[in-house]
Amino acid sequence: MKKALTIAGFDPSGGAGIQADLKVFHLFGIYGLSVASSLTAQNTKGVEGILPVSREFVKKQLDVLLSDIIPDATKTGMLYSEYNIELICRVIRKYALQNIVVDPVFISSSGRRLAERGVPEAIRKRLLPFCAVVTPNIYEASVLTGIAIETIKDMEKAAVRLSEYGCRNVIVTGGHLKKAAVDLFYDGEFHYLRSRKIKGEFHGTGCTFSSAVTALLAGGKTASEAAMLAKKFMDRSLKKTFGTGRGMRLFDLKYDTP
Ligand code: PXL
Repeated sequence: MKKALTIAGFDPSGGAGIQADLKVFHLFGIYGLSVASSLTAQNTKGVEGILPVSREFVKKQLDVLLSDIIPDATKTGMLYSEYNIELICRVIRKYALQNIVVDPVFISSSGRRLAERGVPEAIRKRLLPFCAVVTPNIYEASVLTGIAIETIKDMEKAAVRLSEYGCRNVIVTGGHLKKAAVDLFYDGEFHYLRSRKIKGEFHGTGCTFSSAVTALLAGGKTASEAAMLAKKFMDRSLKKTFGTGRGMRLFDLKYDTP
């Protein structure tokens, strides 16, 4: 059984964070492991509270888990603090973790801060050199690189900059672009993954996409195969959503996956 670990925030609504990641891992036939960096109080309308897990206890969760089980791939989501980033870098070295996927999380779709101020710089300087794939949306790519992104050319510039920070494979997701929803995969060359833009507000899109990439890497796919298959999975998922709360729509994740 292949295993994937997510280090992320706890989302009671089940659409983002640890909950989303575990569901996607399961769907792809991967055994899910999880370490909580923070708890959130949220629903489909937004995040109303954050309780960071103490640094000692994040460390304890990681050490206890990893001294027993080594995942085939690891995803980071909402890490919240610079301290957690330093800790995770130490842990990656100590346990020789492979297939690190970094989903840089700074704010929620409802606009709430999900990270301390120094987190983007710490991700850029410390974590990206360890990562196999980074999966920012255009806003996150812009925060990490300082490049304003409105067009596909801007995405290309940001992707090159992100790879210069040390991450071998970059996927800038383009769901927030004005026209078509083009994702850009960069591994030294540009690959464009296009689809029709689907209207609406969805909770957990970024988490769902990057956990699919992580599951696919854990299952032995290459980064470029994972990027393509995860994009297909998202296109199907975006056509299968439901509204239940008063806010964003949720994914009805139950298909055959590749
Ligand atoms: O999609 C960003 C995100 C990640 N992780 C957690 C979240 C959110 C957005 O709300 O709550 C825990």
